[in-house]
Amino acid sequence: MSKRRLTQNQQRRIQSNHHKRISKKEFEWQDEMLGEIQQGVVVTRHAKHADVETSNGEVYRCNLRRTLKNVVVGDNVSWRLGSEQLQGISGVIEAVYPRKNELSRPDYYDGIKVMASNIDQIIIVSAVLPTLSLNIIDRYLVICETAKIPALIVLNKVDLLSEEERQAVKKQLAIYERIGYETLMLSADTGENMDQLHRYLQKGTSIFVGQSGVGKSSLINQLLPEVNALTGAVSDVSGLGQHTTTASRLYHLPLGGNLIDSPGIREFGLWHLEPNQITLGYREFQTVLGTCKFRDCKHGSDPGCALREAVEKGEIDPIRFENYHRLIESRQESKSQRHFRMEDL
Ligand SMILES: Nc1nc2c(ncn2[C@@H]2O[C@H](COP(=O)(O)OP(=O)(O)OP(=O)(O)O)[C@@H](O)[C@H]2O)c(=O)[nH]1
Ligand SMILES: [Mg+2]
Ligand SMILES: [Zn+2]
Repeated sequence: MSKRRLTQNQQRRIQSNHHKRISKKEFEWQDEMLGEIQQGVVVTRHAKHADVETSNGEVYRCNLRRTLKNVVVGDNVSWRLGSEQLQGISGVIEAVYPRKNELSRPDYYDGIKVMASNIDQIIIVSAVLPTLSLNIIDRYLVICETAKIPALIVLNKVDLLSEEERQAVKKQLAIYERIGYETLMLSADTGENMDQLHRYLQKGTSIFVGQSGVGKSSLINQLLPEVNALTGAVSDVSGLGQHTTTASRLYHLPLGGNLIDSPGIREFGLWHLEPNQITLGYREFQTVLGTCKFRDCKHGSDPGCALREAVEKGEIDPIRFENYHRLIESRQESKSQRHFRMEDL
């Protein structure tokens, strides 16, 4: 950073900003107080600010121009450095470059919330504690298929399993292997199979997603011990855990590749998707879809349903088929719940 000399005019403006700070909490950078446009990547998004990393690895906390609606981790941005740090803020983000893709989830009050952008791989982290939920894995897979981002399924905390239980979860993971997803059994505690995880991370940008308490940050700490990310015990009675990580954060891995840690989400809804998008989110359904007897087949008890026949023939896993119907139903429920909440406002 070049330490430019401030003109008297600039100094006066800074002074007046200092005063404004007392009366008005937010300050605006004056144009002449800002340096040239630079490129950067958002490595953390906070409520009002974002941390931007430059190509030489320096990180600056920035304000966002008011016109910028959403800026998320992974965004390529243009920004300007201020002539001095004010209230801990070093610069301002001027614009966000077009995104290659985005990972979104519905939000009760904001509609759709973008969580991260420019992702090459979504790593769905589940764990045997609280419980291994195939329903949640399926939800995330629908998101991956809809956003057309490759997925890797990992099961953490396998150190807690007996040999018998291991065989049982292997069978569950095999459901996904059969339809072309790769899976890994891991332990952030013992380091089991971490070398394999490393191999998946060396290229592009990956993101850990999954419920609170499954061990996303613990896996980050295994991969990058110097990071020392905050982790939290799964303590409350529901076994769901508190949200320990509060903001998504992008890390660089020593062998190449980036990895984003994200906060757990209590209920990852899918009501922002149309039912047919959910159907398409089940990749093994795709070869069969369109061969049902009726065009508007709901794939329930409809006569001549090709999906159901495929389940009966053992070509489609019954658990996936059941989860599919549960997803469609819960989507309807949360949609009506949402209308209720919106009217409540
Ligand atoms: N036995 C065992 N416990 C683990 C393992 N990985 C994580 N844990 C524990 O699980 C708890 C939750 O871990 P976190 O890493 O904070 O979970 P998280 O997914 O980052 O949670 P959020 O930040 O809330 O989304 C902690 O008490 C960890 O010590 C593991 O491989 N084995
Ligand atoms: Mg965490
Ligand atoms: Zn059908």
